[in-house]
Amino acid sequence: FVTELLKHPTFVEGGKVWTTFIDDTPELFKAAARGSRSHKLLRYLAELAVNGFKVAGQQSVPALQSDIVMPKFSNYDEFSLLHPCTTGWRNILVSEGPEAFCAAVRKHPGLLIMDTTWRDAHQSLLATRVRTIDIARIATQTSHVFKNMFALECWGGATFDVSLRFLTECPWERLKTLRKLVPNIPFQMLLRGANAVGYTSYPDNVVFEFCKKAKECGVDVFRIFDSLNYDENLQLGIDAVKAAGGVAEAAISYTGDISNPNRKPYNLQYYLDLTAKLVKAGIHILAIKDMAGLLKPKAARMLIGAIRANHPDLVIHVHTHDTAGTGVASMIAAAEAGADVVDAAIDSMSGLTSQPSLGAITSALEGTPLDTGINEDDVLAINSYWEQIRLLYSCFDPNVKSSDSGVYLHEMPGGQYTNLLFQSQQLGLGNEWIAIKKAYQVANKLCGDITKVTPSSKVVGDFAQFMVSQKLSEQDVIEKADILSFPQSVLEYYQGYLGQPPFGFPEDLRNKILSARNLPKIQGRPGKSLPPFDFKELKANLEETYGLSNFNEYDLLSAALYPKVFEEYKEKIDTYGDLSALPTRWFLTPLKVGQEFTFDIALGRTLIVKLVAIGPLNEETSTRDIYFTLNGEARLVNIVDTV
Ligand code: 3PY
Ligand code: ZN
Repeated sequence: FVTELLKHPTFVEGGKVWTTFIDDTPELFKAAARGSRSHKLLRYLAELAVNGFKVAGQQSVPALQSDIVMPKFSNYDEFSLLHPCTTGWRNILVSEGPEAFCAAVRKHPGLLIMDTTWRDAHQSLLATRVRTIDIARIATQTSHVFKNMFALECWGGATFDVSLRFLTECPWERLKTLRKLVPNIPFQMLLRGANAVGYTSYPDNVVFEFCKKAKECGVDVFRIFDSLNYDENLQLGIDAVKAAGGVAEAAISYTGDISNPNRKPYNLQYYLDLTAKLVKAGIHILAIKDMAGLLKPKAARMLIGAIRANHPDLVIHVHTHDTAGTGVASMIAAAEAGADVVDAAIDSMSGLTSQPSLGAITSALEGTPLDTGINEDDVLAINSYWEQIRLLYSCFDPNVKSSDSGVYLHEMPGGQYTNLLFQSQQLGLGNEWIAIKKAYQVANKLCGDITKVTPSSKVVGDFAQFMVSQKLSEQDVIEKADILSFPQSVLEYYQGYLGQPPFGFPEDLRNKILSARNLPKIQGRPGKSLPPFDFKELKANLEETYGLSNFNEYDLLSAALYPKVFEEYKEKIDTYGDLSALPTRWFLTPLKVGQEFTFDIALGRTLIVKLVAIGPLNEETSTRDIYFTLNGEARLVNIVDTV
């Protein structure tokens, strides 16, 4: 009866519809049982419909407003794609260990590819917002068509923080889910050395425990870097990864331009010395991490050629960003000079601040001695999926429209470029974007010309934004260093909280800043002086707050790394329930009155949700009743209108 009535046009017309029917017969709308999963879900949808985007933190609705069409793979029959593929490079790693795996990689004649689509590409283009559901949906097919890949980069970097903070997802669950769907291709993560997946040094036992759990959940290869190329921080990461039984791929973060003799002090010798130190530290693989896309083809030939000559058995893996537009050329140059693996992203998630195009690299090398063994039709089929995902997340796309060879001057990492642009747009500072890029260059100089990658890039970015907002020149900063209200991150950098920069601090400026504020200098590795983290105490606290059954050993690490973010994540889960099965279109798009959608909340449990009406504002309580039908049954939730 209710269902029939709700189909009546008076119910489904208009924007914020109100009908006397609901007014007169409110008892027909059951308030959904508080605390039930469906009540929590309706509450999320109600808040999104009334209050807009506060949960996911975006500004507009996605450009894709239809269901995703799954690609057809002409080289496979449909049934074979229903189950994960079981052949791939991971088999050698699992059965024979890291050393044998590396030896096999070195022997392989073609160029190997790591696909970054599941991590760095969306971190660099879509503010890291791609949800597990949208990766998992294409994962089994990926395990087949990309079975010749060296690895899929799928975890670490900013994904950990963003999962908890914005996606209300457990990052560990993402890893476990994907691992089940892709047992054959190695998984790679990005580890910020002593900073794990955070922005600051953690006690050593946190980094060790984090790597152990990451390995357990499915990470095979750990790319370890330090934002200042500081060897002591790198060593800590290497030790933690090796203790966990992972493949230790240590990175030299590339800055400057070795092909330009005037761009001192980052010359070829600096990188060769650092490589030698890392090899001595016991790494399995060397990564050249070109986080800003500064490695021009000529520099790639020089650098990889020289490392290959000095270290014939070392696996070399090269990473870049395509900000200036030279990514494909540089990766091919690197491969020709002796690199074993290069990074690329699926075409529709590539280019600009992301990695260079996978389709472009594989097509360019097809039939050559460096053939990647990846089929073009398969790339196009996978790409047709990601084309839709790019549109689905368009509300996070800051819309960088063109290449920027100015990156050779400002040296801003790809992930940060879009992030700072997005922030400038949100703050209404879009016009000052050009000023920020210039100030970034000056701020780098004031920091002592450092490698800029998380978190040192954040220091330089905060510094640049501060200079622009306060209208400060380089000279102003030097003259007024004792009285300016520098951002906290900048003060901590000068104190030594990130470690020691490769060519030292600008000591005069540093002393002026620190002595005026009575701030101490930290010597050596910052994490060394931190007492071990007390996991037992945290566990007891979490048990008391959430109850024994409401958190697990992985939550314990999330809480140790990001205490505040974890607390807010738990609050959101408590309020909205587990939203991981909600399709992204409805996670991001407010329902309109009369709109309906269907989805599987769990295996074999389908929900049909319809927004029926939005009640008037109760001035006293600032609340509204929101009317839904759920599988045809009338439901009501009451929410606070914050608009
Ligand atoms: C990260 O630290 O998240 C990065 O992607 C650095 O390049
Ligand atoms: Zn990167």
